[in-house]
Amino acid sequence: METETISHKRFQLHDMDVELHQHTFARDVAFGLTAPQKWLPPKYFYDERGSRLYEQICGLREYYPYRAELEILSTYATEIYAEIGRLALVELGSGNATKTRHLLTAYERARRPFRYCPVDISREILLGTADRLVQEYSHIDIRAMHADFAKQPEVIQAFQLEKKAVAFLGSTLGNFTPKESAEFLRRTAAILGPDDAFLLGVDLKKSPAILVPAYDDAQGITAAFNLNVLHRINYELGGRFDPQRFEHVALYNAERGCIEMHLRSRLAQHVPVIKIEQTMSFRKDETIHTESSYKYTEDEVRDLGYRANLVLRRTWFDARRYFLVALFRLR
Ligand code: AVJ
Repeated sequence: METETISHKRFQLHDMDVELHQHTFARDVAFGLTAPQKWLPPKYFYDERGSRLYEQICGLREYYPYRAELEILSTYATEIYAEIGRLALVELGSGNATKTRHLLTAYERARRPFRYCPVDISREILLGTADRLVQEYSHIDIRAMHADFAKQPEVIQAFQLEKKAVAFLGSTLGNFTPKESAEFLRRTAAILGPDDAFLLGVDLKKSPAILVPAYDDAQGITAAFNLNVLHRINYELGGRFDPQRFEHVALYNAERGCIEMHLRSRLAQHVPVIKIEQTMSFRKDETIHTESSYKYTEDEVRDLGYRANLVLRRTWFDARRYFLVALFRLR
């Protein structure tokens, strides 16, 4: 794996396997768009434009998961800090760290130096966030990492932390299939020490009448976010997609317990993607499955952890019980 450590003026950056990105994106597009059910991994939503659109989604009235988790972190920051405050905080998928700020503020109030290690797939967002945090918090020591951690939570071992709390918030786990989630939790547990903690934010099962609008908002921001992956294929891989020829679809798959997002071809069409030397063909109404967002119950979360050698120690909910922040330790 390519590793590069850059000392910025005010924080250290680990740059992991960035060289590989263009190649993996090309391979995933070639593979996914020729499968019987076409699909693309949701991580490709998050280029700079996609990350901004996601931030906009978080401000939408319909998109409750963000606000529910924010409510939990702001209400219970002191309690959560009491559980993990002695540990360096590693955050997988930190994004703009708005929610994490509530925790960081609890660290700051203790007036002791603390280490925050954000890991994110979007380099721009990561650097911007780290820059802002060093200015805002005087006791913070930031080690940032640009990495795709999903298939490899072990990347965080590059931080060489003795004791740590690993936070995986924002229902990012929801993007993994239950099988991938089990694997991810098992591998994360494998790199935890006996005093370490694992903090997990998951969206809970609820009525589709609440779930579906969260992924199909009236303003069409989620539609733009979904369609952004086609723009990205266009400018990174020489695609010739006309995003207007695709329609955003969000549905709740009750059997799998997840929201599914698709892009549905409005007509039969052939779309060349120059850099992979292939033309992708679409039937009218054929879809590209772009995201699954799994929803869990508290019991399912406990079981998922248990099978990964983790024991559920604390749970925090928002007032409506839409979302759960769970604290695990090694079993
Ligand atoms: C980033 C995985 C939390 O599943 O809710 C928001 C992203 N997708 N709207 C989610 C998302 C469409 C999202 N997570």
